[in-house]
Amino acid sequence: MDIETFLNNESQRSENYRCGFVAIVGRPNVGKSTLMNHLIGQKISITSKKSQTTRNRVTGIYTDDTAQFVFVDTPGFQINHRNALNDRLNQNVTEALSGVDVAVFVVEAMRFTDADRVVMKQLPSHTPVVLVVNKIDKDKAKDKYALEAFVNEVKAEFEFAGHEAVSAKHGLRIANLLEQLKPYLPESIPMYPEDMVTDKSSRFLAMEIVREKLFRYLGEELPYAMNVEVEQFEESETGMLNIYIAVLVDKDSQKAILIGKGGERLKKISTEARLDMEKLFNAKVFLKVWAKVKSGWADDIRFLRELGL
Ligand SMILES: Nc1nc2c(ncn2[C@@H]2O[C@H](COP(=O)(O)OP(=O)(O)OP(=O)(O)O)[C@@H](O)[C@H]2O)c(=O)[nH]1
Ligand SMILES: [Mg+2]
Repeated sequence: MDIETFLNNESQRSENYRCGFVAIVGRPNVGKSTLMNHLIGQKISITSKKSQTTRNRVTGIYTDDTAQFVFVDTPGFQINHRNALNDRLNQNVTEALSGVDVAVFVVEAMRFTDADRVVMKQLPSHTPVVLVVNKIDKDKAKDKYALEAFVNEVKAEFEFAGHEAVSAKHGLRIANLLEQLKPYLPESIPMYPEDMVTDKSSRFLAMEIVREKLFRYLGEELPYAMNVEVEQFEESETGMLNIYIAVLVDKDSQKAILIGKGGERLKKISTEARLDMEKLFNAKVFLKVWAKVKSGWADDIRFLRELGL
C-alpha cells in the first residue's frame, strides 16, 4: 500500500471509528469477570464460584473494524463486614465508574437482592447505564414471561439506557450487547494497538492466575485470608519465563492447609497455574509457588497500597 492510500484509509477510519471506556459493575458473583472475558474473547480476568474473586480493576480491550471497547471489570461491591480491604474494593468500584462513557450493571436473572440495590445506588446519573441480566441459561430463567417480568421489575427501579439478557458463560447474546454499547462510545481513533487485550502487566496476570487456583482448591474462607506477590518474573535467553510467586497467609495453620498433605495441594495449584500461564503468555513457564506467613494484612492499609490495591 502506498503512503497516500494508507493515510486516506486512516483518516476514513478515524471519521467513524469509535473508542471508549465501559465499566462493568454489580454485586459479587453475578458474573462480571466471566462477561468481560467473553466480551474480549480471552481469559484475562479470573472467575470463581466464590464471591469477591476480583480485587483489582482489570482492563480488557476488544477491537474490531468499527470500534475499540475498553472494558473495566471491577470487584463485586461489598456490603457485608467493613474492613480495610472491603473499603478499598468499594473505592475501586466508585473510581471505575467515574469517567467512563457507559456502564454495564450486571444482575443475576431472577435474583435481585438488597446487595444489588446498594450497587444500583452508586450508579452515576450523568452516564448511561445498560442493564445486563446474566445467567439466562439457568433453569430458573427458562420461563420467558417470568424473565421479562423480572427485567421490567429491575428497570422500574432505575433509569437504564437499555438492557440485554445474556449468558456470559455460554456466550449467549454477547454480540448484541456489544452492538448496544457501541453508540455510547465517542468517535475517536483507537487508544490501544489492535492486538492488545489488556493494559495489565504479565506480572499482574500471573498473580491473578495463582489467586484463581487458590479460590478453586481451598475451602470457603481461606482464599480471602491470603494474598499473592510476584517476587520474580524474568524471561530467559531461550524465551522461557521464570516466575517466582509467594502466597502470603496470616497464620502457620493456614500455611499448612495451603501446602496440603505431602505438598499435594500446593503442587496442584502451581501445576494448573503454570499451564494457564503457558497458554496466556504463549511461552514455556517455570513456576515456583511457596507460602509465606504475614499476619493481619487485610487490615494493613499501607501493605494493601504496596500490593497496588
Ligand atoms: N450458569 C451460569 N453461570 C455463570 C454465568 N456467568 C458466570 N457464571 C458463574 O458465576 C460464578 C461467578 O462468576 P464471576 O465471573 O467470577 O463473577 P464476578 O461477578 O466477577 O464475581 P466477583 O469478582 O467475586 O464480584 C462463576 O462460577 C461463573 O462460572 C452464566 O452466564 N451462567
Ligand atoms: Mg470478578
